[in-house]
Amino acid sequence: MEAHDIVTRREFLVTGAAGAAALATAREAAAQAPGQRFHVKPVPAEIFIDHGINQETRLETLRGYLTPASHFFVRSHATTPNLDVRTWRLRVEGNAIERPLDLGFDELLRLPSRSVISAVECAGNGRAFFKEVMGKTASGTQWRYGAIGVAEWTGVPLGTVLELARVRKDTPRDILNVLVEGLDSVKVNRPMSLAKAFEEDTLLAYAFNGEPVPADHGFPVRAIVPGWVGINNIKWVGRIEVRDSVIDVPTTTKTYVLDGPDYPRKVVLRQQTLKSAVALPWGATLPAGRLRVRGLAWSPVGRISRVEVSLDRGATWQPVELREPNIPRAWTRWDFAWDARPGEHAILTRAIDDQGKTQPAAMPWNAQGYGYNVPVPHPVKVS
Ligand SMILES: Nc1nc2c(c(=O)[nH]1)N[C@H]1C(S)=C(S)[C@@H](COP(=O)(O)O)O[C@H]1N2
Ligand SMILES: [Mo]
Repeated sequence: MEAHDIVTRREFLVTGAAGAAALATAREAAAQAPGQRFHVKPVPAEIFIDHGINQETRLETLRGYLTPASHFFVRSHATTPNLDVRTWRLRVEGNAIERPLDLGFDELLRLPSRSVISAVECAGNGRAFFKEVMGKTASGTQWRYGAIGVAEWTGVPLGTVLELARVRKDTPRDILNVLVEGLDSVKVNRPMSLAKAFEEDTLLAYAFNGEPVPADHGFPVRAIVPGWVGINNIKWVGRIEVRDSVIDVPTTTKTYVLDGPDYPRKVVLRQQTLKSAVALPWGATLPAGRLRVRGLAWSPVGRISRVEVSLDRGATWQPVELREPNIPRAWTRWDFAWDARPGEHAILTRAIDDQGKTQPAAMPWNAQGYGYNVPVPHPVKVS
């Protein structure tokens, strides 16, 4: 698809008179349905577990490798804003910038583009297991493992925009000094390092699976920061600030930090953790007999090299079959044959990535429930 088509199609859908009327109608309909008042897209209960403004994907409803917009989890701090590509601007500024920029959408589209298949995953994905498995509740949305989606993102590498804006040569590369800010009412923002900003797969994305980025997922432009916590993937981007020093904001000083009795000092989150999940409802009921159990595994750094399953609460582990594609920092589908006997079962899985990392047997609790990745006993009833 040509970038030009994206703009015209989106203008027709969102900013054309007919489109605006249709959207208003959709918003009214959504306002009447409980749990849907924050979003533009429908969030039906067959596809999403309702956490109000946050919507968790039922992983068992996914079919292909990429997550379609209709199934992509939503994590928003405020209602989806109604933005228009004709008035959208991107400012790039800060004391480490030699040439501040103020770009329009067309100017962004004219820059060289790149497509990346990557997961976006909430830092709190798996938070419910602190309570359900570890027995210690952590605060925040009680996701199991459905706060993740994988899409093909197309856009301009963030580094290309920063080169245009000329980042001063002596700017530190490993501190959190590149702030990306959203145009939602609460202006959600979070910094990354200059090194991460200049990675070739770090994007300012204007397309999602070959279509304009859906309104709820950051239209017209969102950041894609593969491997880092979901919060760095800022939606509805409007401003970027680069400084010669750390940029402290609430999303690095208060939230998105590991804290609690096991953390004498707060640890500011950057990278996600390695995980695997069974693509069945939590507490699924299945018929006895030979079944194929499907699931997913994902790593923030590489490909998945192995996934193992245990049906005896972790005493023994067997490898499962991995399916292509197996893309680094996206995910891998896996499955195994199971001769299911009547009774209550627990399916545990653990992933190993190409860096040799594996899911830990235990981990410390943190108050805000980030990064849970100890193998969970997925309950299944066979009758
Ligand atoms: N502007 C803005 N960007 C944001 C957020 C937000 O609330 N506002 N939420 C963040 C969080 S916490 C996550 S996990 C991801 C969720 O992206 P999604 O809703 O497209 O799945 O977006 C991130 N980017
Ligand atoms: Mo998140």
